Amino acid sequence: MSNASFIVVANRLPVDSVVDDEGNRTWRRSPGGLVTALEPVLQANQGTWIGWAGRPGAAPEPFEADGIKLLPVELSADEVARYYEGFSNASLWPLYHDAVEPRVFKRSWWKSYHDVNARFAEVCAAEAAPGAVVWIQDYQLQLVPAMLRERRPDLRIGFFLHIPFPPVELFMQLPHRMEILKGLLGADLVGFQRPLAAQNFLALTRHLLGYRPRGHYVTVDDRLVRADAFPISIDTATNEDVAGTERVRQRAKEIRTELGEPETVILGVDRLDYTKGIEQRLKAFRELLEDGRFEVPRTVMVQVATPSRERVEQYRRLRDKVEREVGRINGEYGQVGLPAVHYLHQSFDRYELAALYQAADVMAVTPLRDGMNLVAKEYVASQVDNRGALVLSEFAGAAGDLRQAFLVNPHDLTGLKDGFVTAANAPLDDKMKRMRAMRRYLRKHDVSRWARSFLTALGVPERSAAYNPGSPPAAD
Ligand code: GDG
Repeated sequence: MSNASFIVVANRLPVDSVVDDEGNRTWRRSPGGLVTALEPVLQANQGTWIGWAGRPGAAPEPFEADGIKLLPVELSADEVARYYEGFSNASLWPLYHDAVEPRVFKRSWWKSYHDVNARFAEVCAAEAAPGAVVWIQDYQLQLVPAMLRERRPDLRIGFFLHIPFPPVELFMQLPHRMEILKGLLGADLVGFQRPLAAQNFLALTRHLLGYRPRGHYVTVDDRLVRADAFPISIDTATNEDVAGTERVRQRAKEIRTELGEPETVILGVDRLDYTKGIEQRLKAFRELLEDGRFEVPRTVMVQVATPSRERVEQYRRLRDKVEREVGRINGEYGQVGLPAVHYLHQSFDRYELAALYQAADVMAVTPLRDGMNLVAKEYVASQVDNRGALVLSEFAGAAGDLRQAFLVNPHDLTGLKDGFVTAANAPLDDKMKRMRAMRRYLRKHDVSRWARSFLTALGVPERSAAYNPGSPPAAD
């Protein structure tokens, strides 16, 4: 048995495999708030991160990166197709996002999901020191809490769901719903992005299992399980620092020049995912051009659509639909050298992303459903001169935190169009007031605070080494 007293279990390790100039395979840390927030806790506790290394086939040997042990779990090509692309991303993902796209169920996918979850639990059980704290992440691993408790009842187990948790009627459609619910109840603490998701979960324990939840707690075999909301956030200080660099400011100016010095730049940045409302946003923009309320080249749109889940059928179809719509808008409203929509199916480094955020007058975050949406928070943190306007869907978890945004219902096209026009035409002092308030909020409620509050609720004592020493708790 190893002596890891703090373990993170996630579908993916926080690294990508890259080939260097000499043809050697090495690891590059993948950026992200989660690893930034958890790194100090992992480092202070001889922590281990367990996850898939991103390539099918035999798992690489465990290795260390920045003082953290990374423990790869093997997935075969077949498991990637069934556990990951199948059950996780074609069954659970659409169902948990209000079935905005039809979900697909296949029995062979479930078996693979079950087997892979058992493997993660097995690897974790062998790695954890007696009484260790284990934090399991997200919808791909919902069976792990119970599987781990069965093997190691001495552990403190937390689970956090990054995506929405559906209402009872929707969850009930899920084959193996009982196993999934019982899987989650293996944790001591089940965390969600929003209070409503925690309520959905507790209501489900009553509906499916006849339990009697009280407040945030439900008793399972003489054990108390707590379900509560822990809205995730970003590394605000780093986002602000990057946005404040001369390099980013310069690049933001260049981008506006390259776009033809428009009066208004509307920006969207999303993984190319049907939950993000990209189609609705494009349609609203097209109609605004049609109505003459927006005009090219005074107003242009930039849409970054990061490639995502390209082997899953629904994602391929979405790409076709989005690209057809972009083509249609540019065909009708573009001019030579001046497209109406600048569409980028690519990923960018954090500096280019920050420059795009800074170059945008209006940020369009219009998901039909989203657990949180970190893009909205990153945009706010990047507005170092407080001048931008955030148009934000009420159906993003972030709407509960960024209350001064221009809130819209993306299912209501008329309302969405009005939201864009209002944000684009808002007086500068109104925009600045809103932006200042949101930036203040994010400085206090950053991702370290999120990790701290979850771990405190899990019973990790605030003054112990297992506590994030990275930044002092913000005063309320
Ligand atoms: C899930 C939940 C929840 C995007 N393009 C580029 C790039 N990104 C980065 C963004 C942001 C992240 O990816 C996307 O995070 P979101 O929160 O917006 O969305 P999901 O990927 O769906 O995440 C979501 C989240 O988990 C955390 O709990 O908020 O609701 O669905 O950080 O910046 N980063 C770079 N280049 C890109 O081109 N560097």
